[in-house]
Amino acid sequence: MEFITYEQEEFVGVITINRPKALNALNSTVLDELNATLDNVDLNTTRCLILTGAGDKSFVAGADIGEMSTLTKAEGEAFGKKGNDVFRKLETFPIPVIAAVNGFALGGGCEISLSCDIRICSENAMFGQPEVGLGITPGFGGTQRLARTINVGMAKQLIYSARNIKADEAYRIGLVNAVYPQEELMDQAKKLASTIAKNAPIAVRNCKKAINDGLQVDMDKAIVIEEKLFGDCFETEDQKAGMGNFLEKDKEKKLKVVPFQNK
Ligand code: DAK
Repeated sequence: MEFITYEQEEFVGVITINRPKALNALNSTVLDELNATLDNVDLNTTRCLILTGAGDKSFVAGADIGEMSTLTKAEGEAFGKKGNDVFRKLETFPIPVIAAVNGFALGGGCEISLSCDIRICSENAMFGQPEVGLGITPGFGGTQRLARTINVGMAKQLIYSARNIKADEAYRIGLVNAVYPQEELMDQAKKLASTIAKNAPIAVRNCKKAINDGLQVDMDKAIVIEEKLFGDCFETEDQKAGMGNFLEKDKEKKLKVVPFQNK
């Protein structure tokens, strides 16, 4: 691949968008390669993904403005669909995805981080939706996911004003869960991913699905979604081991690390 690297350490996969000369901007090739990388993740051996950008300056500085500038309406629509499909694939990916935001996360860069389950960032991170200054609306889900992630008034303010915010403000408004010095960011992302990966994989997947699907419907329907995914955990090895450990007063209360059980 030209612009994506993928590395796996134990149960954690690290996807790096590697186009630092253009601050990891998303062109069609990056989007195609990201799509193919996600398709190739081995879900039997991977329990959590980290998405980051190469270099110490930028996570993703948005969609590639050079490539977009010459698009026809039809090509613009096709580019938008390509991005939206990949972002949705990330959002609904069966296992959690952590965005380790190591610098600029502007436009499509902010939006791709919003498609991840959890965002943490470095002290030099900068978030923003500058699209209205370019004469367009956020096109990779920014108007939808930002307003569902932080409070609606603040999402509107950021989008209408095209104002970029630094890491401390992103933390204050709940856009990121934590801010770390740049040199600690990946270690912290891996630590969090490993913590997630130690838990029962079917339960973690079902939590992601329950939260995501439940947020789309009213509470009566959401509770039914939760019931089904709760029930789905029973009779799995991890459910038996997890509850067995408790009943046997196993001080460690650790789950056996079993491969993902396809049912
Ligand atoms: N696209 C292409 N190249 C980019 C880029 C981008 N978004 N951002 C940076 N680069 C390139 C620069 O052109 C430069 O390349 P060279 O000149 O060296 O060849 C190189 O990266 C380094 O950038 P700078 O020299 O500008 O670096 P600075 O430190 O001075 O500034 C910056 C860093 C991030 C503040 C600045 O580069 C900047 O403002 N970049 C643009 C940020 C931005 O506006 N991002 C939002 C893009 S709009 C759609 C769906 C989605 C979208 C659109 C449509 N549809 C549904 C159709 C999404 C839109 C966006 O994301």
